[in-house]
Amino acid sequence: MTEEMRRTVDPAAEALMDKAGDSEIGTAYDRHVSQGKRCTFGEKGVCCRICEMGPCRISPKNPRGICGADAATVASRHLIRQVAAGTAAHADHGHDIVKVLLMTARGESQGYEIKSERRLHEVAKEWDIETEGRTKEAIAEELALAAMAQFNNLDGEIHYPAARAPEATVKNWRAHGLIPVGVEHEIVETLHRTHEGVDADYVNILKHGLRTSMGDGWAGAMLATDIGDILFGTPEPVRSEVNLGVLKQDHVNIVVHGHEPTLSEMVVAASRDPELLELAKSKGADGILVGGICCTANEILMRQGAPVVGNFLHQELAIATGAVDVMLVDVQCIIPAVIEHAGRFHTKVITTSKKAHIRGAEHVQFHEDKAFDIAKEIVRRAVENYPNRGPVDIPEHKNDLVAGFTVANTFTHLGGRYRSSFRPLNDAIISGRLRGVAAVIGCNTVKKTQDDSHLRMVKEFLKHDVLVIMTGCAATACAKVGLLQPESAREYAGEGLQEICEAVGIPPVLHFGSCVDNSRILVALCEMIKEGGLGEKLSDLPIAGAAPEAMCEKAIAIGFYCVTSGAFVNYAPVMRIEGSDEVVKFLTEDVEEITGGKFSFEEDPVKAAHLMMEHMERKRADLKLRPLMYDTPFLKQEEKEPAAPPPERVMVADSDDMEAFAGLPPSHHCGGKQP
Ligand code: MSK
Repeated sequence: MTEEMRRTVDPAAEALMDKAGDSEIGTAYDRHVSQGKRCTFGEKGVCCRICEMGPCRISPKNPRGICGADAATVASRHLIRQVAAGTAAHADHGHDIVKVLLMTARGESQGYEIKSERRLHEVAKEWDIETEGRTKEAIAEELALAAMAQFNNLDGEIHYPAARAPEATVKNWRAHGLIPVGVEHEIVETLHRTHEGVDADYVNILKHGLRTSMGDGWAGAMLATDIGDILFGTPEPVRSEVNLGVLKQDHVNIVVHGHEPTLSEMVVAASRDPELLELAKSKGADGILVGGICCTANEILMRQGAPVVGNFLHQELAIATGAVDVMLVDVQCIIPAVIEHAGRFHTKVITTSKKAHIRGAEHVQFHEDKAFDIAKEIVRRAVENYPNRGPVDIPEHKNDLVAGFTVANTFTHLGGRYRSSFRPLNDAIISGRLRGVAAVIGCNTVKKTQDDSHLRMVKEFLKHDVLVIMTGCAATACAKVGLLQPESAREYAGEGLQEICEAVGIPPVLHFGSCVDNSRILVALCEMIKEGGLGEKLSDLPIAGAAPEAMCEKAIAIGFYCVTSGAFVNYAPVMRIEGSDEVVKFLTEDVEEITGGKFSFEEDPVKAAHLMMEHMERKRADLKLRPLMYDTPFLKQEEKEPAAPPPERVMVADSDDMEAFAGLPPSHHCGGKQP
């Protein structure tokens, strides 16, 4: 980021940025500036920190580390360690939800129930679990035990790929050995392979990264979604509100932040407890509001219609309103800086997971067998803290949204009220009314103007008749400007997409949930193939994915499993791989031979959208689909010219090796072709 770069396009964030920045710790954007220019070796993925003889820095002048590892080996090893970390995060999340199902089935949890017996039966059938004449608890126990085994299987393959994906895709995965044995096994093997002196072949290393990531999308995340739906209810389209303006001056405000729905669901229930509402009244509050940040927000939005306070870069800003009585955190995406901001206001930060403590926070350890009692205790602390507020500064900005779309209900809408079928979606694509489908997902990052890339990319898709599916903080970004309302189709969508949206009353941008709910997108793609007319493999579909403001290792893992599943994925900012042309070429070209999918690393969101639409058009041509009903050419001639190179990178140290990098070409964009 340059000093001049705009930090956010969100007026609510803008309103609080200076106030939050006016602290010793500043905001994430301030700290990004004070970090200065990053080490080029680290940025390009060629600083090897794996053994104790190093660190080694690989450059054209010094092309081998002490052990002889070259740039491709170093960059690929570090990259798949990131894939493993991202996969571990989603897998651990999935594991914890499966554990709650098992405890609930055995009557050992508190406050939980099997809310969707229908979904339990559907999933149990897919696992060949007998449902006839059995109690829901017996079915749930058997399902939970089978699901639990996915994590530590040591032979065979994880269940969902063969159970859900098209046969031709499964055949290809098997031919290339890309289906994990078990989730944890592949993560362990990643750490082993990338240990000093083990795997040195970057192709073999990266293929293992593809395999490991499948344990995220097709196991950990997919189980988190399925079991979450069984326990907490399958989402249905729901209206709610989004942005910092949802906080209420006259209410106790509890902000839940992180990822797992297990505690936040209980907190929502506890906030409706008559005794606690009475206590809130006695403290002068009109009620208790539970709103979320990051994916915990998306979990309780999808199933409870709870308001969304913001996305990743809103966490410090929410505290700066002075209106947050408790920020309750579980795991993932919680920046430790929140505690410094909380110290300037009355906000209590409460950590709840043994895996995620923050020094200075209050810790209330979450236990599934006392979940409701713990949730009540946390709500009580928030209520007790309400009278301690100082001046409150809540921006007025908020917007309406519709969320709660799933594989089952979205295309019921497309098919008419009583028809659950992907036929209408496939027909819309086949007839040329829709160009294709884009999944736009992921985070915010201080390396980009908050929300800007999401909005520019999504608007470009809508204009060109591409239906957009979103999850995570990306969905929140678009919700903030009203793109998740059905009415937005009239303003932003091309004629074909508009016709679909108006006919069935859906927004042109469908909110599919949290980051683990990207698995819903995988299942939707399987259903499209099953419905017929769009090819045999997932890679035949005119679809593409993007993470335009990617920030964390989970985003890398998601990108990897989408590419393994046959998708074209634009990932920005570029991963730390540019120190190795071989690794870049593998991910942007060669991998397509293996999976049918590949990455591009275009930074400009509109150009990235064009690359994705070019991909959709290639797939449409391969499928011999009709020309688009409303021709909206998206690539102007001048856009085909190579982009101007970014300014030369500034080195952080006076080193010959680092200077050797200064002459290297800039970021690889546009399908890996070097400028
Ligand atoms: S919360 S992983 S910042 S999307 Fe899922 Fe948002 Fe990215 Fe965290």
